[in-house]
Amino acid sequence: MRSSELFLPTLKDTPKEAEIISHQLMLRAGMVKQTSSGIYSWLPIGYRVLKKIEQIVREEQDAAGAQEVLMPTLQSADLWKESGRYDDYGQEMLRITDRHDRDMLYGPTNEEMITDIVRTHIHSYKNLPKNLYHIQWKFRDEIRPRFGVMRGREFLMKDNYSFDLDYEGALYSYQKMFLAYLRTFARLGLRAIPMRADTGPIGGDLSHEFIILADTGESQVYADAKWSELDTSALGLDYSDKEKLAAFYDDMTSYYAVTDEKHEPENCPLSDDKLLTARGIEVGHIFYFGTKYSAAMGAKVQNSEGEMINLEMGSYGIGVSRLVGGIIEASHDEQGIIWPASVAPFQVGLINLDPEDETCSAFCNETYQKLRKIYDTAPFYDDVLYDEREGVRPGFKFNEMELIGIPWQIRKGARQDGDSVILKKRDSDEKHDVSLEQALNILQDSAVIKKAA
Ligand code: P5A
Repeated sequence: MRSSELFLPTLKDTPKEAEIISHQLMLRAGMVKQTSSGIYSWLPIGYRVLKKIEQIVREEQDAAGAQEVLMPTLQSADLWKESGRYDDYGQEMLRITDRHDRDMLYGPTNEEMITDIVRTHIHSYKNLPKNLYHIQWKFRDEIRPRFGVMRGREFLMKDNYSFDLDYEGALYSYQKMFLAYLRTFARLGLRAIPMRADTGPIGGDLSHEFIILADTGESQVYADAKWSELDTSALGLDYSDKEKLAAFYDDMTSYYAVTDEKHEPENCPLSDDKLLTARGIEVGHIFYFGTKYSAAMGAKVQNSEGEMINLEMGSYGIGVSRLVGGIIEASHDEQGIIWPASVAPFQVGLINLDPEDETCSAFCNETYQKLRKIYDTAPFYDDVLYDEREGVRPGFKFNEMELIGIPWQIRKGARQDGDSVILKKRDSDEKHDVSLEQALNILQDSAVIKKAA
C-alpha cells in the first residue's frame, strides 16, 4: 500500500474525550471513528488489525476442534422468553419491534439461538460432542460506554458453545477452550491470566475470566504473585491427550487468581507479600453452566441407554474488538503503538527519504515490489506500507510510522549509496546501516515474514 493512497486520517493532537492511552492512540492513529456513543466505524488500519486478531482467534478455535458458523445479529424475542432471560437481561438489551409488531432484539450473546439450532438437529449421543463458534457483532446497551472500543455498545465477539452428553465431557470441552484461550492470547503477544469469576447473566457456577494486567483496566484482581513467572511452554499440548490436558488445567487453576467479586480477604490463602493486587482488562470469559439452557428450552438427546437427557453446555467468549485496545494498553511508548508482528496493520514500512531523487525512487520502487512479493500473505496480500510521498518531511514520515506501530522500517535516502538502507525496529532506537539483502534476511529471521501454514 502506498502512503499517498492510504486513507490514514491521523490526528496531531490528543482528542480530549479519550481518557486512556489506547483510546487516544487509536484516534490519533486514525484507526476508528466514533459514530455515536459506544459505536465505532473501523477505518483501514484499524480494520486490518481487527481482521488479523479475528484470524488468530479463528485459527485457534479450529485447532481446538470448534466449527465456525454465523448466526444473525437480530434475534427473535421468543427464544429469550423460553429461556427466561428476556426479562432478566434488563436495559442492556436493545429491543426492536419489526413492522409486524414482533419483538426482536440485537443479540448481546447467543446461548438461546445456538441451543435452538442444536435442539432442532441433534437428537442422539452419537452426534456429540459438538462445539460451534461464530465471530459476530453484539450489542449491549451499556450504561456507561467508555474507553473507546474497550467498553463499547456494539462490539465484535467470538463466542462458542459446547454440547456434551455428560459432565465429564463438558469439563473436557471447557479444558480445551481454556488451553485454546491461553494459546490465542499468547499469539497476540499477551499474557492473560485465567481467574475465577462470577458468572452474571450467563449463569452457571464455573467460570474463568482471562485478564491482562493494565493500570487502566476496569477489573480489580487478586492473584498469586507466582503468575508473573509461570512457564508457558506447555501451551503446545495436544488437545486429544485428555489426561495431560486435565493435569495442565489443574496446575493452572491451582494458583490463587480471582476477580474482586470472588475475593474474600478473610479466606484468601496468601499473605499480602505473595498477593498481587492489580487492575486488569477482561479479554475473554468462559463458562460451564450445565443444563441451564437445555433444560429451559427442551434440548435433549438420547443417551446409549435410550433415555432422553438434557444437553450439558458451556459458552466461551473473546472480546475481539476489545483486544485491539487491550493490546495497545499492553504495548506502546511515547511515540505511539508498538504492534506485535502477528497483528500489525503492516509488517514493514518502507520510507523513501528523497522521493525527488530519481535513483533513490527507482531503488525504493523496486524494493517495494520485492517486499510485496514476500508479504503477499492472507488476509491482505500486501502487508507493506510504502511511504513514497513527495513534499512530506522525513521527520513526519518517521513519526507516522512510529505512531501507527509498524514493527520494522526500511529507510532509504540519496545519502545511502548503492543498495545500502537503514533498518530500524519499532521497539528500539537503534538504526542499522545494512545492504537491502541483509535487511531482508533479518526480516526473514525475525519470523515477521511468515506465510500462512
Ligand atoms: C460467553 C460467550 C458471554 O457473553 N456468552 C457467549 C458468554 N460472556 S461475556 O463475558 O459477557 O462476554 C465475553 C467477552 O466479550 C467482551 N465484551 C465486550 N467488549 C467490548 N465492549 C463490551 N461492552 C463488552 N462486553 C463484553 C469481553 O472481552 C468479554 O470477556
